[in-house]
Amino acid sequence: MFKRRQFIKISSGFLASSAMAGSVGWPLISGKDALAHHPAEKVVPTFCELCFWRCGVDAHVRDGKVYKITGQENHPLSNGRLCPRGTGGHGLLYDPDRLKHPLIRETVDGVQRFRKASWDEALTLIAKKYAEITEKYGTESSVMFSHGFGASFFKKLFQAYGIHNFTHPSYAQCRGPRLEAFKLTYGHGVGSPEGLDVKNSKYLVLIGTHLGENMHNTAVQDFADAVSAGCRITVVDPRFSVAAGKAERWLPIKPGTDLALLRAWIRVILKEELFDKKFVEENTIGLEELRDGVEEATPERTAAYTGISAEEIVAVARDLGRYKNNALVHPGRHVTWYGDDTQRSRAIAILNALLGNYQMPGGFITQKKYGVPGIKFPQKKSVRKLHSKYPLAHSMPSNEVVEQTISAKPWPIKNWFVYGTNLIHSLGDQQATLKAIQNLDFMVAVDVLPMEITGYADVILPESTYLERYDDLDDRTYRVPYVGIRQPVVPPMYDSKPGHEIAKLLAEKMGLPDLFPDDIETYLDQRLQKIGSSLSELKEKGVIKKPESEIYRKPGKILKFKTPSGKIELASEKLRELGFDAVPQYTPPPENPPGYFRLLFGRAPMHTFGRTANNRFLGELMPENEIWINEISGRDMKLKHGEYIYLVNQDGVKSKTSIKVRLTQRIRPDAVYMVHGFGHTHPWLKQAGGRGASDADLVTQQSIDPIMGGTGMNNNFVTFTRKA
Ligand SMILES: Nc1nc2c(c(=O)[nH]1)N[C@H]1C(S)=C(S)[C@@H](COP(=O)(O)OP(=O)(O)OC[C@H]3O[C@@H](n4cnc5c(=O)[nH]c(N)nc54)[C@H](O)[C@@H]3O)O[C@H]1N2
Ligand SMILES: Nc1nc2c(c(=O)[nH]1)N[C@H]1C(S)=C(S)[C@@H](COP(=O)(O)OP(=O)(O)OC[C@H]3O[C@@H](n4cnc5c(=O)[nH]c(N)nc54)[C@H](O)[C@@H]3O)O[C@H]1N2
Ligand code: SF4
Ligand SMILES: [Mo]
Repeated sequence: MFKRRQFIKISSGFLASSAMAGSVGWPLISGKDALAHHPAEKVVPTFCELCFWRCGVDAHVRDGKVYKITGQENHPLSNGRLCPRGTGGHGLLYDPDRLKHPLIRETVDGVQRFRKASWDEALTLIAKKYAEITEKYGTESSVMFSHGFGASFFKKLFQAYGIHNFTHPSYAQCRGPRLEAFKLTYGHGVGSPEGLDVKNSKYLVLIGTHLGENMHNTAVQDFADAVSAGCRITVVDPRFSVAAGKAERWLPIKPGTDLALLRAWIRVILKEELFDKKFVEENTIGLEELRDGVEEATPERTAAYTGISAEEIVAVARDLGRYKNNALVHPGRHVTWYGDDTQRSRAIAILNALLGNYQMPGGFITQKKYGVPGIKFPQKKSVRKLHSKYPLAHSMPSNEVVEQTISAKPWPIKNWFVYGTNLIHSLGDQQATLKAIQNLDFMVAVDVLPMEITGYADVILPESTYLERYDDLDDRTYRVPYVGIRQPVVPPMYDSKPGHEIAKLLAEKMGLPDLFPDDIETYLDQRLQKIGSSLSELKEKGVIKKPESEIYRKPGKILKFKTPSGKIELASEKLRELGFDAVPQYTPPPENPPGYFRLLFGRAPMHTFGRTANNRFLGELMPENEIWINEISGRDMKLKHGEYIYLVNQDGVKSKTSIKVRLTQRIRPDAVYMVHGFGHTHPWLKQAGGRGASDADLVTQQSIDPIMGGTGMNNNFVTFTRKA
């Protein structure tokens, strides 16, 4: 379509409505005011989209404006409380920089720019392009990238059109290795929300998992309950995290060596016969092979790898053995670190199996869905659909879609539909993503904000925020089966539209006029009638739920696992067949080049990736990220606390923006740490633009997990410069 797709920087005048946003104003109202009686006040229950946990929220509206958001008392994911991000959701609704109308890329006098378009024009163009590209390359050349709850209707649309290529950065850039490792070991994944009984744990080991900074609401509530109930906690993290502050033991591990530590724990537990013998005998296979496979992992050798003393290694293993059935080695969530991630997650799965904590208080639990029957949508077959080259990838890794878009092998990918994911910041190897984008004939971005990815699209569609729209029902597995509803709290602002409406209008343009029911309310009501409820009930209550399901096993219960052997696989036949280690083996990660620090990153309680950086409320709490550098290393490098520097990685790539130095004793001397999600460069983002730096800019090396294609991003190293 365009010879070379330029990232479009556009004058702010184009976003036109800053003045309009001004008139919406900043309803900064204190909680005390909120309690005052007001005639035009209402409370609308819905669920949050500031991250992907889906807490039930009550949106408080006065004079037609949302002024406060609180946690739904009755919602099992909120229990009346929210994380800081959830309470600041109206900062997104009233963000003056929001996308306000559909935009179409055009070239005028050789210069590319976006122009404002009507919905009809934008959707007609998209339908025309889909028809052309399908004609030329088949439906298999189109892909949808998505993250977030609102993508569901687009997925149905594409399946009906014959496009079955879907990819999500929450797989190969996040929890894919955990999923595959637990499937290999137990025959099923860990779930999201995770099926873990953290609140009843007596002994908890966190490997990285930085609960308290990683702010999934109920996960943090459960962790807090465990802390107050006296749970003994060990945190393994090169950085003294918030969770480490609650722990009896902090093990500041050398980054990338966790698999060595896990193997040593397995070895001690086996040698000292600390495992649950009855459980292991009845429910697992491969014990002897496991024993042989970890023989090398002596505490002494492991101490040399990890920097953790042999005594501490043994002490934790003994503690795990003591509390076994009620102890938990947390499987983590974002596990794409070093490329050995499936095997590291396998080691965690195996260790838990030895403890016999399956369906036990404080261990792994079984969760259920409420179970609202779906409504069937027609699907059209496609000739080919994307398949990963990695043998155990059960979802298409986004990085592989990028590769195929560049190589056009085995067939060309020419069309991306990007819903709610900022690929420039979330896939490693930015240069590859940008190169792939140049190979596209067409790209649509559906977003709420002008994030970096939208600057490369041909058409930008402004979705209404979660506070202005319905979505499908939230009915997924949890310990308390529930159904939650998202409903509009206020009407859509500007010329934005809810995803379901965009999908319906686009379906009409794409020759599928009868695909979706006339209106979303009928659809939701039809679904809810099937369980004897109704839309009006859900709209009023926000959530309905069943009593907590049977989460623990009864004594004597015979367990069956969906693995090839029907048992928990301590040694995996499937991995062996595919040429991988049946029992996880350890290979040390690359060492730091001299003068360089390993770059680590994570979360901050008041932000979600890059999606909240422009939120004025949350930006006030944390306007920028900082680079954590060990005090002694920093002094050696003559760095001053509070000064701004640039980061330069091992490939000479420099951060696009500068970052503030935080000298601290809370991190090992060989690593540095930053919160992911800052360093936005899109000029339209007035709050976030230029604040802090982006780790994503510096992830030029990825260690790909050979088992499932996950992108280990923690093998990058940085040094510092003051030069802009
Ligand atoms: N370097 C680096 N890369 C990472 C990570 C990291 O820590 N560092 N973390 C990894 C992890 S764990 C994950 S899960 C992925 C996440 O990666 P992404 O899914 O890309 O995460 P976000 O940055 O939240 O991007 C979300 C996009 O959705 C938009 N959005 C927000 N709300 C809505 C909405 O209601 N509708 C629509 N249509 N759009 C919306 C936002 O404006 C933003 O552009 O990234 C992974 N990649
Ligand atoms: N506030 C907030 N909460 C979030 C999110 C958010 O954006 N904001 N995102 C959510 C999502 S999608 C996900 S996937 C989770 C991610 O959260 P987690 O599953 O907790 O995963 P990470 O972000 O990788 O964990 C980062 C921690 O791991 C440590 N670490 C780094 N390298 C190593 C290592 O080699 N060994 C060990 N033992 N530790 C290491 C870092 O120092 C840091 O403390 O958070 C979720 N919760
Ligand atoms: S954890 Fe926080 S941001 Fe995520 S859904 Fe819940 S309240 Fe919203
Ligand atoms: Mo994630």
